[in-house]
Amino acid sequence: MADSTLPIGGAIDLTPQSEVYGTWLEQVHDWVVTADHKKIGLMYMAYALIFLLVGGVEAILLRIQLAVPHNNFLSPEVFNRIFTMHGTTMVFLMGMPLIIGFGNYLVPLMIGARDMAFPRLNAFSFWMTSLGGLFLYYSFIGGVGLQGAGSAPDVTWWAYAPLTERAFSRGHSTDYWALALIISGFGTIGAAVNIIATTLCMRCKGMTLFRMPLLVWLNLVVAGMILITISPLTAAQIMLVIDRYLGGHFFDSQAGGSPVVWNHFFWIFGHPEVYVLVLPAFAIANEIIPVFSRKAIFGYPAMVAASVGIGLISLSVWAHHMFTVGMNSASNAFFVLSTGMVGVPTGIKIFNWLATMWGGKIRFATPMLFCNAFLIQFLFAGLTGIMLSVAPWNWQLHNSYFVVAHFHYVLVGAIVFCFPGGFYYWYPKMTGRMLDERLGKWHFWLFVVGFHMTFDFMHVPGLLGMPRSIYTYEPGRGWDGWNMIVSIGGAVQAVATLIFVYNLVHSYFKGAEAGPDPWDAWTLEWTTTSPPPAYNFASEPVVSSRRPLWDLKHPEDPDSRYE
Ligand code: HEM
Ligand SMILES: [Cu+2]
Repeated sequence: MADSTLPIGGAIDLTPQSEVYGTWLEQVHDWVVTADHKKIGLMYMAYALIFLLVGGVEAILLRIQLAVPHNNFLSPEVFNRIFTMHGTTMVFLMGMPLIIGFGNYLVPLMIGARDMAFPRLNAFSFWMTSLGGLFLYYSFIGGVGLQGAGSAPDVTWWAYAPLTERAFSRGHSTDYWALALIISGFGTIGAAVNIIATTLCMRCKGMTLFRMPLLVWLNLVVAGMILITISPLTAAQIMLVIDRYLGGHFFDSQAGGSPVVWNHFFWIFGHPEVYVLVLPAFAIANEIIPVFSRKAIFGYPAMVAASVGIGLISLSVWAHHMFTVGMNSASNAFFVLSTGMVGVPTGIKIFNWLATMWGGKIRFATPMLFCNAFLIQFLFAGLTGIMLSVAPWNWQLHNSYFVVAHFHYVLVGAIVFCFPGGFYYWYPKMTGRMLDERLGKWHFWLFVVGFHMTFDFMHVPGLLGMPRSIYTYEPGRGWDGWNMIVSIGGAVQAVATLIFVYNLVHSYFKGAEAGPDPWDAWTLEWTTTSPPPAYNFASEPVVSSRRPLWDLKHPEDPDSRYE
């Protein structure tokens, strides 16, 4: 089968590399001091999964409290701490490590490199991110101890001034929020520098920019966005610490500062942040949909342009989160238009995914199911986003549960669908074993039902005027029944997630042997063993198309004919 004109990484070494040596302590030591991108990637993923469960438990606590009116399961103080921690956790301790974990594991393999450009910076970045998360969670026991959720931050995940000024936030809860995110932010910036340097400088022979898998392109765009957007957030957090301890007045309107300046700084980071989280989900769909449709992606150049386009436009829309702060109509109009423009490249992506599936031989294995559900949900999430981007409509629904439903549709609908799909697809490569397909189908269908019960019906009380961030509500306002359905949906999502966790653990020991290329795919990671050897490739691969492994398997129909 081997084609002499295309040696990929030299001879394919098929001996599984799963032997682990030494005592468990030596193995732990090995992971703690490792600079191997695969191990660091897996540690990021494990970290993210742990915080998905923690953030999920927090969501369930919130939904128990809100299931019925006038509930006193959680006190108002604890409710504020739990929803602030839920939002902060899901974005910074689940979402960010998950996208960086997948990027870390896959990018060097997909471009034919042995490792990231700066392996030790890579390890440093992971441990900084972990330290930030642990410091944030120490707040639950810091100060007064666990009762009342300790000193956990209670000022929402956007920490609006003046709530965060010392006059209002006396203890250290806001300090935990600011310092923890400054620490983990250094880790994130380090990871972004590594992804950019690796993608631009470590590609194997023949891997031109326009032969890179789309996942690598999207990680490159995301890394660029991280460098541009984490910096303003870190700067604002440092200004906040100066306000709280060094007599600064950046956000203190009583002393010439302005709380609205904090809003601008936060959302200059905050809106691109949702794309930093969602574009890697797109990246996973870009790899899975073609392989399970048995067709190359439709419109590769347009997909690259759309990804870069989304990245650039998303830097210009931030104040659509601030239509109610009193900007003048020219500013409102600018942000209405710039937000509408995001719909164009997003539409191109959705069209190209559908065009890729059109006429394909589609296999609805679990990875493909998750990506298809994402495709439909993201369309609806985008539509409610367009609705909210129209200022007069936004004035009615700002800070309501319609907004909470919308951003969960985006975040859960993209991240918590595509990344499990990515796990079902790449877990065989990472572990050498297949995830159980039957459990996968249970996970998928239960999660689909739970997702739609929770977030479809969450829009309704929002339209009926229910504000967010309230720990309880009056009966008889037409919100009761909807909130009960939403909470039951949350419980169904929890059960589905537990099935997923069981599948991840059980398959590691009992899963079917995977072999190097279980899905008959065509990117470089599938040319190595499962799991890949520590050195990735015995010799540097040489590629001549976007689908190097396809060329090896189909010398009669090389992909290079289509470039
Ligand atoms: C999967 C099930 C989930 C459920 C049932 C859920 C539920 C909730 C609830 C009830 C709130 C509080 C709303 C309020 O009172 O303002 C909330 C807030 C939030 N959630 Fe989730 N959530 C889930 C998953 C996620 C995920 C995966 C993410 C992000 C990746 C996320 C991000 C957020 C954010 C950013 C907030 C805002 C917190 C704030 O206002 O400070 N959630 N969620
Ligand atoms: Cu936004």
